[in-house]
Amino acid sequence: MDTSYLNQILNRFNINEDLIDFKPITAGYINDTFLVLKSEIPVYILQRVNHNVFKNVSQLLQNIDRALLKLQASDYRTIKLLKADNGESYCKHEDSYWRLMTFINDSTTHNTTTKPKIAYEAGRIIGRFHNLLQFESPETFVETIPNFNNLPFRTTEFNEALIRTSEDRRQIAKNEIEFATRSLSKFTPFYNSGLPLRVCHNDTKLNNILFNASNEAMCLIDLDTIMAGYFHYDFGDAVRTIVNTANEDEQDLSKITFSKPLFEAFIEGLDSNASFLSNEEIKLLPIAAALMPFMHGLRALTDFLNGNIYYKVAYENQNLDRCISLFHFTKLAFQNEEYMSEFIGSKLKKLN
Ligand code: GN1
Ligand code: MG
Repeated sequence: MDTSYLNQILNRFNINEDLIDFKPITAGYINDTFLVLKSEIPVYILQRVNHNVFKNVSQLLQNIDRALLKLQASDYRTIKLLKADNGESYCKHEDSYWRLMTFINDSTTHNTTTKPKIAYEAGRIIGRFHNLLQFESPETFVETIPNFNNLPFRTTEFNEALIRTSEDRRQIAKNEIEFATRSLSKFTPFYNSGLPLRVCHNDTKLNNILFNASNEAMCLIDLDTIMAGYFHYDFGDAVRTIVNTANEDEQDLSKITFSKPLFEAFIEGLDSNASFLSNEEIKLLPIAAALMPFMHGLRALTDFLNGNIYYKVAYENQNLDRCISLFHFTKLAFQNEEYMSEFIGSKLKKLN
């Protein structure tokens, strides 16, 4: 996409300015994102929403607009979506859907961290997000991707991919297929425990949190998957990307860690805003720290078996590398289950 094409999109949002430059942000696996710069200063974030993944962009933006109305507080920075020439928070241009957000000055994201302060802040802001949305009815939010974080559904997809895939791919991924198959039953009690549905972000990896220059968390970004879910999904996604100091596709498994100082800081931050959680929810947090890396690993494995049709991949085996890495962290989370229970129990348990 060249500059003149991207400028046409900006025109749809009533922005006709000179000296605009675009810088692609390539970290995402789904949407196409560009930083819009004016005289080298970032002013907007322009995104093409992946319409194959998010089938109903209009409803998706309605979810976001709705959540943003509640995500307003002195300690929570609200993202602003600009209106397009159709009066909506997005526009359709040719076959694509686009949206534009204001860039928050001096904001930054972290793919990984070694700083307890960042882990604490991530816990605090995720708690605040839930706290602000706790009285919204989850069923009034549209499911932007049906069964997105639903392990039984992801298992069915995996089993179908296993049947359809080539013998080659099945061989290459032999160990991961075996680990997936034998681990699935460990999550059955979680899905049988009747947890309450909440309005969740559903993709709370660390780099979906905006920080300021003093390492304070400002808000969550990438709101496409705001919809019903269990708090555990947001908890587990944060743990897998904060407590592990390596990237999620790290190939050197010795670099994948379960850092107790980072875990503890994260829980302490969460504790500052966790009064909405019930004791039943608190009890099941440790298993969620294994569930989320496992489910992401399974989704990556499924996509590898399907020939990389869902995630954008930078090289042929990237989905398999992500799966190996995510399953490795899953094992570390299982090993630390008892430790997590004890620490969480000592911090988050309610008196009632
Ligand atoms: C995808 O594109 P990105 O990075 O925002 C995925 C998330 C995963 C993430 C990384 C809609 O998000 O669930 O956490 O990759 N989003 C979707 O594994 O599938
Ligand atoms: Mg996303």
